[in-house]
Amino acid sequence: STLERDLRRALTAGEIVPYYQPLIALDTGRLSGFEVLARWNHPRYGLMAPAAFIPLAEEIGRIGDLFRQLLAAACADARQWPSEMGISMNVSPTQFADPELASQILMTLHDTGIAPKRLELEITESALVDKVSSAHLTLTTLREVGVTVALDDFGTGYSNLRHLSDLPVDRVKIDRLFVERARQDIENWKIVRAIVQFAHALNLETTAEGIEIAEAADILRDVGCDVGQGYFFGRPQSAAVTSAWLTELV
Ligand code: G
Ligand code: G
Ligand code: G
Ligand code: MN
Ligand code: NA
Repeated sequence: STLERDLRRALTAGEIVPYYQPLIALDTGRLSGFEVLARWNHPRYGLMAPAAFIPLAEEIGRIGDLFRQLLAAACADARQWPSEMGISMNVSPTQFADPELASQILMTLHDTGIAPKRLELEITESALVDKVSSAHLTLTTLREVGVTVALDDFGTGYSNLRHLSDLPVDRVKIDRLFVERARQDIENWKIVRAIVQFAHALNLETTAEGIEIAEAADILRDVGCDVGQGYFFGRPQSAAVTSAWLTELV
């Protein structure tokens, strides 16, 4: 297809760029880092969201290239930021088929001078269900040197609570559907609170996504959720906007 041809070209032309959305420590209100979200700066269609090209990149076997480019760009940007700022990268389940994934990530961190503890990988439960052994091996290798792992979209997938303690993860990201739903029905905050308590009982940190209003941020902080993300704190922004914003901060 035309889009497929465009995407192959875009990857060599450097048109896939990282956008950065702030992650906020809810207890202090301080910025702790950014989620890296892919955007395609298409010469004709403008800025494209990942839903339009990530599945295609997976299909044509280029998601690994896309990830490597984004990681290198994000590490280069993070090098200019305060050293406590983390970066959180989305990893597709299909990437775990690549036995070189861990070594490639470590090489990029080394080459760009980014401490492994500044990197978090966001994976979905399906990565651990479908590609059990390779994903476990890759993540275990990375966690041994300080990279952390977050289970993304928590609560929407398999959500096998019994096995959560066996997974190589450090954090759950509570899906934004919970936060949106909770907005409409106060009773639903009890579910979010239960997830936070459950995660903490397993020594996992928690991030809540989709925070759009101050009230949600306040309640999430009160139920003990560690980190918040959402339009209330900031939308995903380009490297230039993010870096300028960080310069103003300090
Ligand atoms: O802004 P938003 O539209 O950015 O992102 C939509 C979805 O695309 C999210 O579920 C996110 O996890 C996914 N996504 C964004 N960037 C990447 C990426 O670099 N790799 C993968 N695999 N998924 C991404
Ligand atoms: O990887 P993941 O599925 O979690 O990607 C986060 C997605 O959620 C991205 O598409 C991002 O743009 C989007 N997003 C981030 N904050 C908000 C928010 O406050 N509200 C809504 N509706 N979407 C958000
Ligand atoms: O300093 P200022 O009033 O512009 O901050 C507004 C809010 O934006 C702050 O509460 C902060 O948490 C949030 N924020 C953090 N990082 C970023 C970022 O990189 N870009 C944007 N737009 N907002 C951010
Ligand atoms: Mn994510
Ligand atoms: Na999510």
